[in-house]
Amino acid sequence: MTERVTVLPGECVLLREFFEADQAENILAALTRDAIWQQHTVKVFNREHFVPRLTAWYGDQGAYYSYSGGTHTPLPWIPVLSDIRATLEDFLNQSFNSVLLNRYRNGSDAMGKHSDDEKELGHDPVIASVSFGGTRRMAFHPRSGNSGKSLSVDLDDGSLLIMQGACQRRWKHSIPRTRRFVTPRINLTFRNILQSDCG
Ligand SMILES: O=C(O)CCC(=O)C(=O)O
Ligand SMILES: [Mn+2]
Repeated sequence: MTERVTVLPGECVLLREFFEADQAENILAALTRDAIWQQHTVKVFNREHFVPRLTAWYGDQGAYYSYSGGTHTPLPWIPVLSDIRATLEDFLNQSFNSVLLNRYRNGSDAMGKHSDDEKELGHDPVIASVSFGGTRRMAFHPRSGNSGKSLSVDLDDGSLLIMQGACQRRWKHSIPRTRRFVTPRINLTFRNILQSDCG
């Protein structure tokens, strides 16, 4: 049974067990096998570093997205991703034209504090984030002007996290490294990229 947890009122809600365990297991296996994974580099103080995770960008033609210091051209949808997209679009009554995949191979893979507030996502975007595999903790940190306190929430296998409203304007989020043993995890963030003059 799906359990609904308010993480940030009006801004972020978590639905645990949105996908059943056997469905989630099949999705994890299909994505591990079929997605085209890359490890990008970022330049810090003039030195190239690998980002500590694998990524992939899928979407409609023309859904270009800038992250990890580059502009990325979407790969065409594969069945496992279009099925999840259809489920989320139905459930949320919201369309998504793209999805960012992140694969955390172990507890050393992580994502630093950021907000998904790029111009191409538009004002106060709805982002649907689904997780498969090992449980990882997401931390929320208040941005300047937000008197809220940092908090964290466990994103477990089969869960759906919906970020909306002022979430990106008021908070940063991260997936910190952990020393605990964790099995591999794949997270998908479905987004709607506003296609202007580049498509
Ligand atoms: O892995 C996660 O749960 C977070 C991913 C994320 O924040 C992002 O892709 O922007
Ligand atoms: Mn994010």
